[in-house]
Amino acid sequence: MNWENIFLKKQSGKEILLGNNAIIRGALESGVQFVSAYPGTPSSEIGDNFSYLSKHFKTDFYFEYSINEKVAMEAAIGASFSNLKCLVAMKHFGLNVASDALLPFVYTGVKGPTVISVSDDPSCHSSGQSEQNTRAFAELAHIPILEPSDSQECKDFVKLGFEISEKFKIPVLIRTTTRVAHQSGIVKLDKFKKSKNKAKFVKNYNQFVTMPPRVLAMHDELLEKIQRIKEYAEKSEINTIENSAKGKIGIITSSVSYLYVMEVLDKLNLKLPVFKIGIFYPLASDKLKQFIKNLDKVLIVEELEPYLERETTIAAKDINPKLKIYGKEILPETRELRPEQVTAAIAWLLKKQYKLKNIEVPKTLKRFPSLCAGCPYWLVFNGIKEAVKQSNLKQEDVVFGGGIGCYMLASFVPHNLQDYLFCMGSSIGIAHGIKKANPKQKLISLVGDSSFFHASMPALANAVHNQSNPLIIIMNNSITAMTGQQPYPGITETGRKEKGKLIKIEEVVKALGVENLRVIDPNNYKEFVKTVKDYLNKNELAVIIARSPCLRIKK
Ligand SMILES: Cc1ncc(C[n+]2csc(CCOP(=O)(O)OP(=O)(O)O)c2C)c(N)n1
Repeated sequence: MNWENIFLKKQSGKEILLGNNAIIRGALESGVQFVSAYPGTPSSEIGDNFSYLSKHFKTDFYFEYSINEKVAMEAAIGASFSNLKCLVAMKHFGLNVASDALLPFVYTGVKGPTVISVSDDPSCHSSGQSEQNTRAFAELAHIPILEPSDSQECKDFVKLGFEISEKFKIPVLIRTTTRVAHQSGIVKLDKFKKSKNKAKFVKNYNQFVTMPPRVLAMHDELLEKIQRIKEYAEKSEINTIENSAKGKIGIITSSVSYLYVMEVLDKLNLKLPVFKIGIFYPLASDKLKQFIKNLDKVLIVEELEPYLERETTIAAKDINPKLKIYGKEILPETRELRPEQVTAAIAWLLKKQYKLKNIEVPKTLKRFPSLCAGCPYWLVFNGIKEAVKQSNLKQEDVVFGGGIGCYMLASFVPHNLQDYLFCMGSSIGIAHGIKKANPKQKLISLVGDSSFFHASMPALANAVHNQSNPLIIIMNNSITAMTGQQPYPGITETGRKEKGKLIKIEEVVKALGVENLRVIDPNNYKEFVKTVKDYLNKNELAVIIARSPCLRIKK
């Protein structure tokens, strides 16, 4: 791939781009100046490829991998308040972490236009934890949400997002899903816009300080702003009606579901009217009412929770109370949709039987991911088991706290060392609760090194301060491994050209008041096993930093 040409030079023509790369191209065409990200599949290529561009070519933007998504959001807020055009990228769970900063940011609004790219993962292809639907943030945060369905729209919607952000002085969220972020499609390239925004924080108490009672006025202003954006959405071309609204049976859809609908209509040679929603929030409810006004039946094709279905039900009460609305009654509410399910739903609606011979039903493969051959975690997991055995304990006698990263594979055979798993940073927090409930219960909490900086430091401080006694093993493989070897503060590499300052985990652990601390390479197997055994029997909080680099680190 000729990176420089595709991302930084070409100003016309077409390229086949991954959805995530189209997001990058959209931001670059808009003249983005500040980009911050924390990795997480299916969003990771956005950070990785901004990082690659910033390292290898002369670029006009600043890029960083921040320590976690909240800090990435806060960094962008600071840059936006200093008048820069900003992009923040993360996966869906990241938005939960960032939400504490996001909500007031929507209140204050932007100074430099800001787009937040968030990738959901219906069917959890690369996400433990939960099958989250980021659309729910629309009503919680009152943040405009755009939903592209293909790579071209990824680029166009990011550009439009910056325009909306500039026009209404509000951050805009671009929501993709795995099938949008990871599909490749033809994208038309356009000229790059040069941002002339000069960076300077100019004090503005009225805008940037959310102290009451001002914050209440901000809430009023936000709702009024959303009303104006709704009026904009009513006229927007990205809320479009296809195949005209003449028939009696229609379809409402958005995101990748739109592609499934069009593919199915094409295969079945049907021309049903389709309302494609590009601006999910605020919803163009008047346009929706126009669409459903003369229909007898409408099918809502959307993944996960029935948000569009609910809005359609509300709209129909006013305009067409007899309308029959079908959505989750015939399509599943969990997991991503598949074209054959959409085919079946449309066929059912039309009371016709179609032959599905052209639509392949994928076979579901059940396989367990496993650690790479030679991964140092093999030694850590085996060493833990050995230490438990040498302590005359059974594996059932010890609680094993899991966390998010490659070390969550401890859950599977042959290790079976995971008794709870939640979110990044939660391994120590939950361990603390278990140990407070019963200090005598043996417990080993596993924590990755990127997870340590991401959200585990406060939990460690809490456990030390409140005096619980878990054994914590920090899996120090010197990289954010699971999401593709991104840098983190435990090494000098950063996401851009310049070196960063290395922060030693052992110094942080010590500074947080931990007295029982050992740094051991698990390749020194006997010593590792002995230390786990000693600390497991100690009844005081203890930390082992198991230091051995990930084998896949590029030299
Ligand atoms: C809030 C949040 N952000 C991002 C992710 C995506 N994610 C899953 S594993 C992982 C890497 C964890 O790295 P580390 O703790 O070093 O463990 P390793 O993979 O190296 O074992 C990330 C970033 C997530 N699950 N949740």
